[in-house]
Amino acid sequence: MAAALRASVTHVTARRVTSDRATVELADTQQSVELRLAVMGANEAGKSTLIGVLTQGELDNGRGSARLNMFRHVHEVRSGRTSSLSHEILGFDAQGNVVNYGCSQLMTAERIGERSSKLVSLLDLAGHSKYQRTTVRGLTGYCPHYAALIVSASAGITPVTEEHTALLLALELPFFIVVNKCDQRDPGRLLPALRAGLKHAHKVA
Ligand SMILES: Nc1nc2c(ncn2[C@@H]2O[C@H](COP(=O)(O)OP(=O)(O)OP(=O)(O)O)[C@@H](O)[C@H]2O)c(=O)[nH]1
Ligand SMILES: [Mg+2]
Repeated sequence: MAAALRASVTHVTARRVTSDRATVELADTQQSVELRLAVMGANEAGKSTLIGVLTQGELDNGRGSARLNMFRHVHEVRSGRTSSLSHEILGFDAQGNVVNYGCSQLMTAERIGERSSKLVSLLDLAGHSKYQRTTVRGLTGYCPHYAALIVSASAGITPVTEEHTALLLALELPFFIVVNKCDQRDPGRLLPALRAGLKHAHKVA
């Protein structure tokens, strides 16, 4: 069973009862640690696509194929815009390998949970300002440990990026920035603006 779970077994005590039987006390070192990560940033920055690619292990086709699993409503599929809260899990085994893919079986959330020693739950938030309330509800209700602020290299820092940065600072939620769509534009060009934006936002907050 331990081999199937890629877990290590540690004997705490062992006592032979009869010549062919023994009782063994085992330490449970495989309790999965869950980390909740809110994925934020402007609309079209590629949040849902990034979550889809990370959890399914297949690249996007540039027209939104990877994000389909993230949508819950038909209008989201039609518009390509996230309007509701959804999440996907990314599981890691004890060696740090992703368990979501590379297996012939269909990986349900339950199966990912069973095979993982660490789970990262990725919460897909809405970037469009029309759905800002939903994003705030997700951030406050879901109690994420960290946030990833996605910035598109082609669109750069937008008013929504600034709004989301302000929200993260107000909630004192630790976050990191991911520059996406690097195939469209050199991400290096964004770094001075990001540094300046963060310094300014920090002073205001
Ligand atoms: N070229 C390129 N296109 C990308 C990349 N990531 C995402 N896209 C495309 O960008 C579009 C928008 O991606 P989404 O994942 O829907 O963006 P989002 O941030 O979730 O948008 P909202 O849900 O409206 O907040 C889709 O057509 C994706 O195929 C990337 O790294 N490079
Ligand atoms: Mg989305």
